[in-house]
This record gives sequence, structure tokens and C-alpha cells, in this order.
Amino acid sequence: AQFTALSSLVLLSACGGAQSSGEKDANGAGKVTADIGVISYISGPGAAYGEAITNGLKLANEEINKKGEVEINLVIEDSAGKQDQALTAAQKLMNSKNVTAIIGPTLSTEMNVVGPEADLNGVPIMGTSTTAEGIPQIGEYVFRNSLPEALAIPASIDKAIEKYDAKKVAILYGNDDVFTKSGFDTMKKAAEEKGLEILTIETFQKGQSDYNAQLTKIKSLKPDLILASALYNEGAVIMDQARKMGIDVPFVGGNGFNSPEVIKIAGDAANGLIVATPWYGDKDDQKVQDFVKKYEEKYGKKPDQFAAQAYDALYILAEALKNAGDADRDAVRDALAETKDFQGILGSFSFDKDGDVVMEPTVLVIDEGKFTVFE
Ligand code: PYR
Repeated sequence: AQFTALSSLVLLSACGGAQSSGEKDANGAGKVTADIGVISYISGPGAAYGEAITNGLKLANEEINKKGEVEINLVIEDSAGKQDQALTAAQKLMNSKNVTAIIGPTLSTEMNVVGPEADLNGVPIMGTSTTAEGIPQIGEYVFRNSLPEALAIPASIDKAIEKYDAKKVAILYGNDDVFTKSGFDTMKKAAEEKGLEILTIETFQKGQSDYNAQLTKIKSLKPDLILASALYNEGAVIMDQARKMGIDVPFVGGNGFNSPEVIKIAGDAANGLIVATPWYGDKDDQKVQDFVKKYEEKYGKKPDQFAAQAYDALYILAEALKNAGDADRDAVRDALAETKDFQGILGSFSFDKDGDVVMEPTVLVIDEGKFTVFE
């Protein structure tokens, strides 16, 4: 496209309240230019989430800008997985007139405080890894493209019942985090609905290093399965300590557990972890394999689901910018809400009426140190 200073000037003044520049070429075809804010968990114990997410976003950004239909500038802020830091980052981004929309934050706990602010300020915000119940329902500006626990956990439990004839379960969850608490609610509800006997419910807190009391109790009750709602750091330590105590039953985890970090931290103790996923790298799908190849070339490691969801999220947002024809926050919100049958590496993607995800998960199990499809 060719641009003239005059045509972009005319458009800028014509769209008045737009947050960023839209430029039109001589034929009137628009190229939208926008800053997209990113709030990500880049430092601290869950930094591998943010690393994967920002890697996925940067890869998509390069490709999108190269295509030339829209021009995106990512403005990345670290939240360190903390509510207050996420909120400060969000305020900074929202106060920048040039920021059209925000991707993130990483944790549901963070989105619980950032989402309402973004909604109030009329800034579209899309979580790529926020899976707790109720996130998109925060408001009409709040979206996510991450697989909700409400879809993931029942699918994992079904597979575990089918495979291991599980009848009795123990539940262990972090009671100081929105995602781990919500995952627990979903696990308990699913276990009750499926007629499983719940032997005990144990809790832990972020950063806890010793799970002896909880695991000793669980071991004495001899469950067939342990349902554990945890982020990867605590989850991996729990599995490591459980195996060392001779607890060898399978674990079912939620989204936070679905990270290669679990294998890195727990080694062989991670074998037997069952999770449901929106994406896996071995899928026989050209789009997925192209993404895996490009990601590996760029970063020297394989992508995980967090990278994949972030990658698709930026494409979904780019499509919304293109369809809005403008970097105006309201126009982009409306275009985002209309996303239908977007073909990405997660498959065909649409939002439901609340801005939530409609998707069939795949169930994986860690076997011999590797996530594999749970047949
Ligand atoms: C959440 O906080 O929602 C995650 O899934 C990690």
C-alpha cells in the first residue's frame, strides 16, 4: 500500500477520538496501526508462563506486521503474577491514548482486578491463559481465548475414570488464588456429578515448600486419583514429594499444571499427571507444525499451550483491528466480539455471547517424561 502524508492526516482528524492512527492509501483501503498492551507474568516463580506467552506474541507480531494489513506495536509490561503490579501495569497502558487493547494478564487472580478496570475504562482486554470461572462475564470488554477449567477438568476426570476405573479421590488445592480456587470448585462439582467419593479436601498456599501433612493424610486414605488445582511451581513440588512418599496414583490438574516446567522441576515424579489442553505440539496439522518449527527456530525450544494461545490471540486481535478498520477501542471491542470461525493453531475459534471460548479439549498425560495424548 502507498501512503501519503495528506491522506493519513485527513483520516486522523476525521476519526477524532481514535486512540491510534489509521492510515488510508490512495484507493481508500485502510491499514490500521495500533499499540497493543501486554501484561505478563515475566518475573518470579511463574515466569515460564510469561516467557512462553510473550514469545508467542512476538512471533505472531512479526508475521502480522510482515503481511502488512495491520501494524501492531506490542507494549509489554511485567506483572510478576501479582494483582497490584498487574493493576499498575494496566493503568499505565490504559492511560496511554495509543493503546487500543490489552492482552493478558496471565493469571485469573490478576484478571479479577484488572478486568473490571479495563471494562470501566472501555479498553478491550483478552486473557490468553485465564481459565477460572467467570472471567469473560466481568464485562463486555473482557474476553479470553484460553480453555476454561469448566471444560478442561471434567474432560480430564472422565478420561481418568475410564482408564483407571477410579472411584475414590482426594482433592488438594491452593486456597489463595482465584484460578486454583475456581479449579477446585470445578473439580469438586465434577467429582460429585460423576459419583466419585471425595475422601478428603486439603489446601495449600502459594510458595509453600512442604506438603508432608497434606500428603500423609491423602496417602493414608488410599485414593485412586488425586485432583490437584495448582500453578506449575507448587504443583510440581507436590508431585515430587508425593512420589517420594510412595504415592504413585495419577494426578489430575488444571491449566496451570499444563506446563513443561512441571517435568523440568519434578522429573520422573511428573509421570501420571493428566491435564486437558486446547493445544498440543504433536498434532498432525500443518498450521500447528509450521508454528512449532518457526517457534523452535526463533527460541531454541518447543512451544507450550501458553505460547500457542498467545500466538492465536494476537492474530484474533489483528483480525478485529482489520475488520474494525480503525484502532478505536470501541470499534475493536465490537469487531472482537464478532470473531467467528477464526482458523488458528488452536483450531476453529469463536467467542460465545459472553466472550468466552467454545472448544473441545484434548486430554494429555505425562508418560516417560513427556506430555502425550491420553488414548
Ligand atoms: C489462570 O490463572 O487462570 C491459569 O490458568 C494459570
